[in-house]
Amino acid sequence: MEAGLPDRLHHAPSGKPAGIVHLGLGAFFRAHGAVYVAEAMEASGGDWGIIGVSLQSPGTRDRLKPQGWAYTAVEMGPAGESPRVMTILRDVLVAPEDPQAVLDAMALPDIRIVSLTVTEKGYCLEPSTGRLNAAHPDIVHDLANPLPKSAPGFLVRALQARRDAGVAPFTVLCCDNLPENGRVLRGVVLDLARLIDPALADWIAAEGAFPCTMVDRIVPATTPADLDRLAAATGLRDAAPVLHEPFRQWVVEDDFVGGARPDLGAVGVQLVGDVTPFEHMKLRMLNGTHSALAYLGNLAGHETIADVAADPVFAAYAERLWQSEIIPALTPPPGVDLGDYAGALAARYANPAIRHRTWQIAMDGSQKLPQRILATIAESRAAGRDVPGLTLAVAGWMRFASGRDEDGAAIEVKDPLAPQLAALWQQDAGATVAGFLALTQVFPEALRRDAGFAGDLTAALSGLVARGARAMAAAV
Ligand code: CS2
Repeated sequence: MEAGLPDRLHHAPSGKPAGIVHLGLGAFFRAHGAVYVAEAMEASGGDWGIIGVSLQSPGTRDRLKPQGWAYTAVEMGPAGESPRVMTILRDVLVAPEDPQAVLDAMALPDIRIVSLTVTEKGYCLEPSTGRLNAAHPDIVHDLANPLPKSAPGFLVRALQARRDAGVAPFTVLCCDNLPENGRVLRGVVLDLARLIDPALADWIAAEGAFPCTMVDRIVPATTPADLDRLAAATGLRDAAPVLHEPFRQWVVEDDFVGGARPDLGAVGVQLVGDVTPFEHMKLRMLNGTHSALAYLGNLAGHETIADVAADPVFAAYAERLWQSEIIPALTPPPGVDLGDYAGALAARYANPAIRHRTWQIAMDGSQKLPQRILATIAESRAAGRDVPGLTLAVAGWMRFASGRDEDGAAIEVKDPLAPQLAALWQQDAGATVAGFLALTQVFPEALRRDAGFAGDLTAALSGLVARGARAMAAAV
């Protein structure tokens, strides 16, 4: 143990060392990255135990602590479920309760990777440009205060502590659904570091590593009914299980500080030189249609993606999005057939054991649409290709964000821009579209200036109001 560094986290309560701090200990990471890391340790050893950090609330920590940080990951296949006990977590910290403890953990020399799943909005960036939003309240706070609130703030202050202690930086492993996620996060961290200490920014730029990754596994939120069902099936009451589909994929740019990482290649992680084509494929084909089906399916009264996929109108709509609008705008990753990829997605969506609520996916649309849908629309229009199905999806988001469904009932809209979006809704579809297109943080400039797009979007929105989502999905 180096002098000056705390030792209280070196050995977690389990007595086993940790090599990774993970920011954003949600269900997705516990069902994806944590499983791969545990398998890599089983296959090839190494001290890669994980200290989880919740950046917002103590709920996960409080549920996991009495279980000694162990939890069940349950694979939900169409033919049945298979539980597996995960013991890779060494400790769980809650940042708002004790931000210094989080920084201390991140500064430990044994920690060689800090991974993140903090959702799109957790990076405090402008979704349309991918640059740091220096006016974000958490960033304003973190510039004025050495104990941070934001994920970029924790990364910068922990890297500062390591530099001051003469310790090499950790690899920053972004595992969120952002295009070029490592490069974007590097830009955000460097922008923030430069505002705090330009020499720190230079050190991070020279010594740090921010590999890009593509992550994929469908992991719906666990419900109280799931807890009861699992307890009845296994005889053990787990307060914090995660439920996931059988499929998983992780494509990682092999760029780690000093080459230090778990043996991910031994457990099926694809270690590649360029993740970008995989990211574009996944964000636009999976997440793009997920969002499209979530908005339109929710408006049409479908509760889950499996329900939407079982509705022939929406199954055909998704197929048209893939074949006629999304695939023509993509470069396939090496060795991948995009038609096969689309077929596999349709089968994954149809898995009846996965109850992934359309409402859950519809959350945070202002942060998701740019990379999932708007990028394809902008590129296609620039190339002279019509994209009516994706345009309808954008109109579906606008209608959803109004906070009223097709029967006039209230929708709970969760989005950092929710109040602003609801206020944009007007009787006149053209006026509503004009208001939305003025959102510089959401729409890329090319679409804001595209009168043809405004016209198509207005027609789609009028159609949604007059005929409903299902009829419109059938018609495009
Ligand atoms: C979903 C994703 O909630 C959402 O927005 O589209 O969480 C999706 O399930 C994952 O990216 C699948 O890998």
